Amino acid sequence: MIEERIREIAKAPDQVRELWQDEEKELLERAQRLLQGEAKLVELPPLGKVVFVGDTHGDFDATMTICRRYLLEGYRLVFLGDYVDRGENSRANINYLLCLKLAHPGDIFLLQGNHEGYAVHRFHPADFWKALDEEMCQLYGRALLSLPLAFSINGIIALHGALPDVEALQEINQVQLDSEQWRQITWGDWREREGDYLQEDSYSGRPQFGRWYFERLMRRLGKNVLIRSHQPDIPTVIYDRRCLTLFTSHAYRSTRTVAVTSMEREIKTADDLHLEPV
Ligand SMILES: [Mn+2]
Repeated sequence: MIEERIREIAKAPDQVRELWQDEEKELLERAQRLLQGEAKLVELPPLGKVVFVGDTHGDFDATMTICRRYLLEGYRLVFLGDYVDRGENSRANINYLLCLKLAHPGDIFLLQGNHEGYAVHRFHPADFWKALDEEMCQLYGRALLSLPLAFSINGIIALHGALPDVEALQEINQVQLDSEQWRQITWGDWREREGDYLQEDSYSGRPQFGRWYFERLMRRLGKNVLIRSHQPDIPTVIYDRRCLTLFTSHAYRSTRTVAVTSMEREIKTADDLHLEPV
């Protein structure tokens, strides 16, 4: 029965608000089982059209608009994390995304942001998490910690925050929850200046990195462009147009932006992607 509900919601997203709590629990368990079978580093061959989506943060309307516009047109969708907190419709947003993942597992990829890591690394404010009872908090916590950490295609690596200090791309599959490398991926910020590791931000505690670290890690991983979100206070493109930061939520900005590209071309800089408002 839940399969049918999931298929219905994938087609008519507003129905997600009518899920009973028992159905919601089953949705979370099914999503967790599916996600645990996926690698932490999702690697796809360089084919077809892809859309990258920044933080949606409870902006259910953004998610619906993107799915209507791109999914039916044969694009694969990569969401860069932070689906909950801040915006008003966190629960509808994450439940709809999990239904979509279950209905279209090969076309939708939901990466993990710091807001999905609440169960291992608490933060404030966390309005979505605080509104849940203990049992639902644990169920969402486990399901959302099962999300993959990075996405690799063509010359692109996509993840939520900063690059993890690994020796090779494949090592991302071994990154442990709440480890230093997990914190770099989900919490890391970039600063537009020379330097390697620039210490934690004294206010937010986020690890910060400079251009030398970016160039060293991108060379090591064999990638040209990083697509990420997470950090509202940085220009959209930095580091010779090789680091692109997207935001796709009205919880942050009046303009919601996605990056669109066709994989048949070589991706060398952010100029090889189209930024589109949604
Ligand atoms: Mn974030």
